[in-house]
Amino acid sequence: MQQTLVLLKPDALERGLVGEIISRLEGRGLKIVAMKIIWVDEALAKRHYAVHESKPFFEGLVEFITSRPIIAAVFEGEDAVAVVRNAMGDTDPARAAPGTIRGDLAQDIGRNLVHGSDSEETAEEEIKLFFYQKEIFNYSEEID
Ligand code: IDP
Ligand code: MG
Repeated sequence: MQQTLVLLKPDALERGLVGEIISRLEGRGLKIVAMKIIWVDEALAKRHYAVHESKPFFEGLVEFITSRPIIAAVFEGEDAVAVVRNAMGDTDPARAAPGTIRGDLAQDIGRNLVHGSDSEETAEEEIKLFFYQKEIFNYSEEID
């Protein structure tokens, strides 16, 4: 079992696509184990996107993700990281395949609706940035 961080970016909420995106991820067999709506501050945005610090789009990215509320979630399942990445499609919606969230629903690389961790290691770090352990539901402990 793997866990991965999913962010529904401000454009997902603005465009009323939250249900559709969650539904697509659940449809791939993933379970929601944590979810909340939050307004990301600049410090969190910069930590989350630290790997892109030197990129020309960094400032705009931080500005966008902090502009309005987002939904942060942890999805769990077998190969959850890869399953989410495949469901999301390419970073650039113009290159994202039909059938993917970005390929079907997004038009702009800077407004691509969703974030998903890109490796198991990144997922662990990113989940810790957004959630306390006690906020993440543990099915195996609670249900037998
Ligand atoms: P990912 O979200 O598919 O993992 P990353 O390369 O990690 O893509 O980039 C993080 C986010 O930064 C992207 O989702 C996108 O919103 C934004 N981004 C990436 N490349 C560009 C670009 O060339 N122009 C504008 N925004 C970009
Ligand atoms: Mg990324």
